[in-house]
Amino acid sequence: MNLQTYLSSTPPNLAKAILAFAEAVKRIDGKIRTAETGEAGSQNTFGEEQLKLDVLADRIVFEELKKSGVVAIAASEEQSDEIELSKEGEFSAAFDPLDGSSLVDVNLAVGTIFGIWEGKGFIGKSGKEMRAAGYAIYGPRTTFTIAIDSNPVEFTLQTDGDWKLTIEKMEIGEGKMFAPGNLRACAENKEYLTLLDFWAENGYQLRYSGGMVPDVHQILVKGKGVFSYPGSESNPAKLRLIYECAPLAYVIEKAGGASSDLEKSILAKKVEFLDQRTVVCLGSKDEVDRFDKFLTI
Ligand code: AHM
Ligand code: MG
Repeated sequence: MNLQTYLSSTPPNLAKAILAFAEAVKRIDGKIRTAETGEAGSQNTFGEEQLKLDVLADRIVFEELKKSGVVAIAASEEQSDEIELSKEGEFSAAFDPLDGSSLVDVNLAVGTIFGIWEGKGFIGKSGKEMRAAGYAIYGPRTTFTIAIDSNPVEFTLQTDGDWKLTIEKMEIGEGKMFAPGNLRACAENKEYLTLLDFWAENGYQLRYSGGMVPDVHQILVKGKGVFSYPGSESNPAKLRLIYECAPLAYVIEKAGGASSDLEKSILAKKVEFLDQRTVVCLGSKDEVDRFDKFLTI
């Protein structure tokens, strides 16, 4: 099955918004494969000014969303304000066009993250008002994972440009795998250090790449595990609510997993401002509970 066929039972305008992201991902994929990875703003071998890859990716997503005609407002991690794209659009889209862009030069996997929200704007809403969310991974294969109102599914980009369904149903159970972000926080956050000890002493498998998208994707593919990114005074939690955490929490929860900011589900958090950061833990229910128990003083 391909993506178009999969979306045939989705409300047409929502399907259009999702297809706009899928189209943008194809274009970003082409840019990543051939990009020179020199310093941002440097010149390429032809003496032309290079555009930073994340700026290029940002531009591509805005173009595709505008073309779709169904997105009223879009907000990107790369921009300080939301942008109106259409008067008639019924959705708002928030996205991180290239998450983990500092991993491009070392050739580790990077991703695009997005959430499609009901209505115009984000402030005052919570992630429960998303209608769909997903992400792409640019790795050895380019994949597109989407959750609408049931378990997430994965598509893989084919050489002819088609998206082929490669995982029909992603489901999270329990299992010992951990992806611990922001270990710098352990110097002050002793509770996090204690949790790290727990994982190390209890035979957990360490799987951490430093890219949030593949680090969370593995939980969905292996069906188990935990990703965490808490903070401390000197090393605060830096991941963003609407661009990174809420969309990935939506996908994880649709797969039967859980999310937490140490008080509640990430999806229950009200958006106060666009650049809002949050503590985040995503994964198997028991693992997210354990994170809450260890880190709540
Ligand atoms: P970015 O949006 O600037 O790329 O930052 C987000 C990334 C995540 O993919 C990853 O989980 C995190 O930064 C890791 O950051 P650090 O290595 O600084 O802890
Ligand atoms: Mg990011």
